[in-house]
Amino acid sequence: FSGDQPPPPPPPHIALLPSSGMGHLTPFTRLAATLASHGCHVTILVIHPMVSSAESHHISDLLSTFSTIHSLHLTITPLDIPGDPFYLQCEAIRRSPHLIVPLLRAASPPLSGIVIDISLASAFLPATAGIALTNYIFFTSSATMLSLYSYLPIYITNKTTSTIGDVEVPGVRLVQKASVPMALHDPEELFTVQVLENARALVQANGVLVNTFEALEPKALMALNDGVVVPGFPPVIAVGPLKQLLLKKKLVFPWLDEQPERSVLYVSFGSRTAMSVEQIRELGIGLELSGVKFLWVVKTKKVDKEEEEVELEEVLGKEMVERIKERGSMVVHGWVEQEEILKHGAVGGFVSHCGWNSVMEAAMHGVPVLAWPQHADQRVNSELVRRSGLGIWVEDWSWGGEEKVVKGEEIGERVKELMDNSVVRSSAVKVTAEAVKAVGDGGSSEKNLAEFIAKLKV
Ligand code: BUP
Repeated sequence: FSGDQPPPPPPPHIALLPSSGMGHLTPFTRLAATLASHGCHVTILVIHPMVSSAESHHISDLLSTFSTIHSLHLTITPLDIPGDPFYLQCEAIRRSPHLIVPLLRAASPPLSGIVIDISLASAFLPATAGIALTNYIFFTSSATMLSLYSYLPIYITNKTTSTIGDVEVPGVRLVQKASVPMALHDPEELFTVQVLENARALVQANGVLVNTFEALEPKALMALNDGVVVPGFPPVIAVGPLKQLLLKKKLVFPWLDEQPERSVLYVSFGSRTAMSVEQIRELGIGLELSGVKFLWVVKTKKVDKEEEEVELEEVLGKEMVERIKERGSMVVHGWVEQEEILKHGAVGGFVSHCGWNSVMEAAMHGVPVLAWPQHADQRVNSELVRRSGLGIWVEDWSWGGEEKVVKGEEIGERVKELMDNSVVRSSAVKVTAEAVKAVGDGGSSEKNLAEFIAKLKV
């Protein structure tokens, strides 16, 4: 209408730099789609070779579905040393700023902001300063876990003993030693040293994005944002639960369509955990004893590479596999579209390791959780599941000292308790109402995201 009006600012261009593993890639691709849906120009860095087939399929699905999400590809040399393949890949990326930074610098249009995975923070925050207007970190677990993570350097400096004990995170809560990830118990370990470096680097970021929502973790978010946990900490921006990617390819599970409302228990321990064969068998016995119909994702390898398949019968025994089928339940060996399952009306419970993405997905769809953490941040997350009312947690099943095998009888009892528990069901529904509100129009996460994007506009 008027030639006098200044043209609108161009959409911000945001680069996303994820680390390895589906637990990290999933929230990044969801963030990519969310930012693109808000009109941002998004570029995701794709580092080859990827560790698992799930990661490569996920990236292909993302790029073929969202034409507005761009990608920059880079091949790096994997580290030829023994160790967890996901950790080694993360370490190889950490050693590659000299390869990645030139790609970012040459991005067109120029970058307004960069979002970096937490596990890459200390390697990339100094390297990317000056390339874009703003550098953000994406913390891929809970805000409570972020409070523990960021407070750790202060705790270690102040403590008088050489090992880690219970940690009182100022303004948040006491995290018992057993809930501090085992890998962090020894301050001399390379992993711990790296976590401490990342945690110290966080003050260089313009902000920290977290896939959570204010109603779920008000105390941790407030303590972090008020500088109670770490003085001078950057703004912590809760933008979750990040929504599921709605992919072009059809995701169907006809078996679920035939099951009554809320009758099915979904069982999965995440993309990284392979339980002991003995424990997997006891779990199978427990699921059968519960009398509940279930959809069980069994994982027998830490890394899902096609060439490494093991027959399900080898693990569960031929008889158990046949019995499961005869009684109308399902056991799946491999990847399923988890959120598609969790949002299905037939699913009424979730036995979960409580990886943070799984917790957010259960929260989004009102599926009560039986928490069974396996390692890392999962005990802290399980405590949140219990406190929020999203589910129940049998604390002594989890690690915290000696390895133990939980017996089928006990598992069966707890499964029944979860599926018959109207109190947990209604409290989970309340959590979902808050989650949906947070990401809806005018919700806290939606507002936080809009403010984040507004800051990136030049
Ligand atoms: Br297994 C599996 N399908 O078959 P978490 C997982 N997922 O879609 P993790 C599937 O992967 P960390 C499957 O929905 C979630 O979004 C699942 O992330 C999806 O656990 C993601 O729950 C897994 O955070 O990661 O993989 O153990 O160790 O980083 O917590």
